[in-house]
Amino acid sequence: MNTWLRNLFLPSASSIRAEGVDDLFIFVLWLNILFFLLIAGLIAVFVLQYRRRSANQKTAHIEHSTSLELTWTIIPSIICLIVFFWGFNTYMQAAVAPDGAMEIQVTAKKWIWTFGYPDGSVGIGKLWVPVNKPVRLIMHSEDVLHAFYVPAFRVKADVLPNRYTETWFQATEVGDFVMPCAEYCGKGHSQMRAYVKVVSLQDYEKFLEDGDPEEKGLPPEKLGASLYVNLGCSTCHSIDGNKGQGPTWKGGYGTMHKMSDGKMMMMDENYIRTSILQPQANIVEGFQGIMPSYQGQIRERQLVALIAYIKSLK
Ligand SMILES: [Cu+2]
Repeated sequence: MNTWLRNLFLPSASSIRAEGVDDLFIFVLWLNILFFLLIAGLIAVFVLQYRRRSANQKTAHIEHSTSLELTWTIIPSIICLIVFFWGFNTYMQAAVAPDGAMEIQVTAKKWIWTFGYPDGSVGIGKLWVPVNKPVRLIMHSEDVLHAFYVPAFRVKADVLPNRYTETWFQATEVGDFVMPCAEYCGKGHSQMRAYVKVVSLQDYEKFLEDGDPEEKGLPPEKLGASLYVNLGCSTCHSIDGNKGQGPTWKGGYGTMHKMSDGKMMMMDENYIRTSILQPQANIVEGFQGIMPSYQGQIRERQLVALIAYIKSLK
């Protein structure tokens, strides 16, 4: 029955803690169903049983019933205690990562997720992890409150500025799992999505050595188009000419643009490169300097690909 309920409306349970969380959730759900039926049923019965049968009917005067009051105090208290201790135990398992867990730094900023791996490499938009290994995440935000959330792992934790928070998970299946930001963090919040990419240990080691295999062998323009989404550029820059939080990419290359300090600049390769690595250097008139820097977080090949993609948007 529980498996059936789980499959009906919960996402796949793809981490070792997921089923424990589901069990408690389904227990509480059953409690709600049972008490709903009990209370609604009693209301119906009492309405019929104790309805006013004649105009001057008087009911018996009852002050209280000690046994009834004890019953409806003790039974709910016991149920509350069961749910509390069960939940506390599940929470403690979620709060403390097992010894020897691999550590990954997670940085949130409007509106991208950045991941720092144990070997010092950094990735954006995709969190690569090996399957069946505990992974501890040490997280912080560079601006406002965000929340790390992987529904399939039943993991959710706030990500705060000025302090670290942590959580951990151990994925049990290979695959891509969506990771939306779960804390309203401004205009681009609904697009602040990343993926957890669970792969075999060999594939994970290969990723650390040679980077994302999905980026390999792609012509720069195509790679740029996928980075446009994966690196979070799409949150602020449109490719259809519409004004977003940042200037549109469409038709921008090769034309002159007015900066906020009044000077005119040609949007060429160097202009784009500077804008990605040091976004505050030149702010286009009419926009705010809110773009995060991608310095140290993006490889040369990715930069070249983004430039090629922008050039293709005539
Ligand atoms: Cu967010």
